Amino acid sequence: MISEFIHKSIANNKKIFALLIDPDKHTSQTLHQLSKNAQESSVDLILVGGSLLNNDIDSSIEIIKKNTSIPTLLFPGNLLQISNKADGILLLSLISGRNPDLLIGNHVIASSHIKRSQLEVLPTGYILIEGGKSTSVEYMSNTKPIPSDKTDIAVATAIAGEMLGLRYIYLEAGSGAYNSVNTNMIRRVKENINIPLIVGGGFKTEAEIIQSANSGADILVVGSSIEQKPELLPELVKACHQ
Ligand code: 1GP
Repeated sequence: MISEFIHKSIANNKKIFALLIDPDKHTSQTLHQLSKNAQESSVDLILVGGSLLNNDIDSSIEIIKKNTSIPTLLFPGNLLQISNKADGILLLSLISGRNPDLLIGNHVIASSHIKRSQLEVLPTGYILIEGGKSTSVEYMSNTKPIPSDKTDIAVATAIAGEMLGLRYIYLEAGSGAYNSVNTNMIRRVKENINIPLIVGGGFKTEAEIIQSANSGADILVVGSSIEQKPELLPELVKACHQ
């Protein structure tokens, strides 16, 4: 179970490095290479998804699975990104937004399908934070992110998510954000919840990963930097694990 792995890691003070793979950014050859690189670099989790996806998600996950034994979670940008080939799904409820489809509507549509699948469900409160530029997730979700200096709003949103029974909180600056979520916000959110905290969007350096992990992020998600420079992967994973 992926949830057990996450809780054990947190109990042992071990941070989790999650590599986000957007299938549209890859050919099957680069996906093969990236998957092998992930396995060799000791990546802990692979997330698969994107705000908009045109490539076939099933075959992308098959390539990942052929080259790694790393647990693979769907990180669906929409209903077309649900695949039985993955191990689990971050069932995202976009709680920073006020778009009912992303709070409950799409979940109703997908629920029976997900229940019939073997996917492990990780119910996740997804909170968008302004990251210095407008991002695909903001546009595609038709929601406004929480301003990066409104820590109290982010904290209250995370607390509400936990009170509603969500089991993970994901602070998201958006893929390719100029600024990752600031460490003060990470610290304050972590202090106020008792569920695992996922943080992603805009991580580019080892220092940012170390600071975010030290501030309370349990799972650190990196996508764009590795798309641009795959050779960075081993050092970013190491930074997360130290
Ligand atoms: C985006 O949090 C993830 O959903 C990762 O963001 O692509 O900026 O690393 P980056």
